[in-house]
Amino acid sequence: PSNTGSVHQTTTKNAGTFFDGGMKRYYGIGDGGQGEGQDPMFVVANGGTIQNLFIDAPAGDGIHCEGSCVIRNVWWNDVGEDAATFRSSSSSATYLVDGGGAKSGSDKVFQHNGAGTVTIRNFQVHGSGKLYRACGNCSTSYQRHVVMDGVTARSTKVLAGINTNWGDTARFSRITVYGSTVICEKYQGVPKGSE
Ligand code: DGU
Ligand code: CA
Ligand code: CA
Ligand code: CA
Repeated sequence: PSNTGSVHQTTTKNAGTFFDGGMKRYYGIGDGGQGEGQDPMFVVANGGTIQNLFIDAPAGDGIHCEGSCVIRNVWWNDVGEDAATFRSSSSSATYLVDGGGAKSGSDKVFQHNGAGTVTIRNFQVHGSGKLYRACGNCSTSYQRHVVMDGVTARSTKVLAGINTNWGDTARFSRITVYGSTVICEKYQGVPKGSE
């Protein structure tokens, strides 16, 4: 899809519980690199939805979901430090990424630092490192789950990285990969401060 205009956004936008981007292209936070601690482009509240937009470079730390959320029809043209971070402390949190796609995530696309289940459905990823990573060194060693359904990957190294010692799980259906993509990489998580 193509955008309907550009928004140069230099401070984090509070998307609250509903934000529709009108298929505009938003960019302007951070330096486009892999430095940790950049500001997010958007913060979505618990129970919130963000939909219908493009995110372009520099894209900072992408979208933060503070709790359960829906990210629908969002297209990252050039992922920043990562594309979105899922941050709830509730084990019943659900985060849904439905439609859309991500390009050029030199490292990670979706970063799961909180608890709960991330579902990535009907999504495309191109030229990226990992589509999903359950945090391997966050100070709270939550159990994290990911469900991928209807994902197409091109030139992408790994779909999911999970920490089997913390009981993480990953489920896959309707997956198409072009190139040598590893479907699931299993790690041992080590909480920060205990390495
Ligand atoms: O050093 O703790 O990369 O949220 C690594 C960090 C890391 C997180 C993650 C993120 O796991 O900062 O972007
Ligand atoms: Ca990171
Ligand atoms: Ca990040
Ligand atoms: Ca990164």
